[in-house]
Amino acid sequence: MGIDDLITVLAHYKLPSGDISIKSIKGGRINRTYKVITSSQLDNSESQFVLQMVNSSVFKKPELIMKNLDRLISYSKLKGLDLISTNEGEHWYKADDGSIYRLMKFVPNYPVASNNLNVCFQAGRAVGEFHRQYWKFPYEDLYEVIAGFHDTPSRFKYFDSILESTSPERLAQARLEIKFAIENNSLASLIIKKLVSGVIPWRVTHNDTKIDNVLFTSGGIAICLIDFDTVMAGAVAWDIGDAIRSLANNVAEEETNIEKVSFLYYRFYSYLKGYASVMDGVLEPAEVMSLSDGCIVIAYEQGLRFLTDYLNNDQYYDTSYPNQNLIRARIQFELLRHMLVQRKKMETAQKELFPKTLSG
Ligand code: GN1
Ligand code: MG
Repeated sequence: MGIDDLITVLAHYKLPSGDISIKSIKGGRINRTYKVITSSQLDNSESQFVLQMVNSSVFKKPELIMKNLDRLISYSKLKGLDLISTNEGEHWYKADDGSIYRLMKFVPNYPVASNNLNVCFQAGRAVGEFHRQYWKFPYEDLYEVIAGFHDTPSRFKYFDSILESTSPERLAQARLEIKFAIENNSLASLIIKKLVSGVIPWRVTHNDTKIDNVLFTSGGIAICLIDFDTVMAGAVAWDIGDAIRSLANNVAEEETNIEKVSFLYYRFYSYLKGYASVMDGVLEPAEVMSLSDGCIVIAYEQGLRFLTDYLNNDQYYDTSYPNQNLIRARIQFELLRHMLVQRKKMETAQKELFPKTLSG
């Protein structure tokens, strides 16, 4: 993506006059993101925006994301998203090659330390508020932007099917992780089978709740979630799980030393307490009882996704060194091992933290 292409895209927006600077921002592993700053020397003013090109090999129909966003916004304002309209009055711009772009106001975020238990509580509360905001929104009205996103058994089938075509080198490198994925396959259906059989209800879920997607004030108060690309129908337990696998790991997703991995139960507990501060009495009992399994299934699924991508020659996730996806998978699977050891404790916590739901 050259700078000229970006300028061509920006020409479809009415930006404040002045000089324009464009910088690439690293962050997500999927979309391309740029910070756009316009500055006017006339009145010394500056405006900041974020320009994103939606990855159309991951999101096969990127327009559906934008249609979902429009539906969500017209139901209730999303604090973390201020989309700028094009000159044609749309919230996205489709380039000649079919790529979809969107321009948003830049919202400042402040770094937080995940080892601060109040940060964990705040992040849990933010997810609760998102669920609560769309609790009555008809989830059937949202497009499924990625089919079977958390259908872990289908992801397992896909993983299994590509083993045949994986190069012998990669198969050999990933031998232990493949074995682990196969041995733990029974975990894959923990949540989806409950959804499909009606034990737990479908809800509007965010599906990318990692801590990096929570906006914080400089005082460490969570403002809201951001990154709404994967908002779809799902189980609330998946949202809790996705947050916990990133927040309650002693190390970040990109850690390379497996020995440093551990599951920090107190972060999980504080996160769940924050979530319960909004959702106790709102969730159904079966949903409360599914939350710890959500953590287990998402750690398994994320490991499986990284592993699958490694076996598939790194087509999905951005990588910056050769075995990165394999290492990422190793870290997630190690986290899962640690979670399984503390599974009973996690179940006890969820019983304790939702008294209104569980007694009513
Ligand atoms: C992707 O691009 P990013 O970082 O927001 C992925 C998530 C994964 C995450 C792992 C659409 O999110 O599901 O959990 O990487 N998003 C998609 O870091 O696949
Ligand atoms: Mg994302």
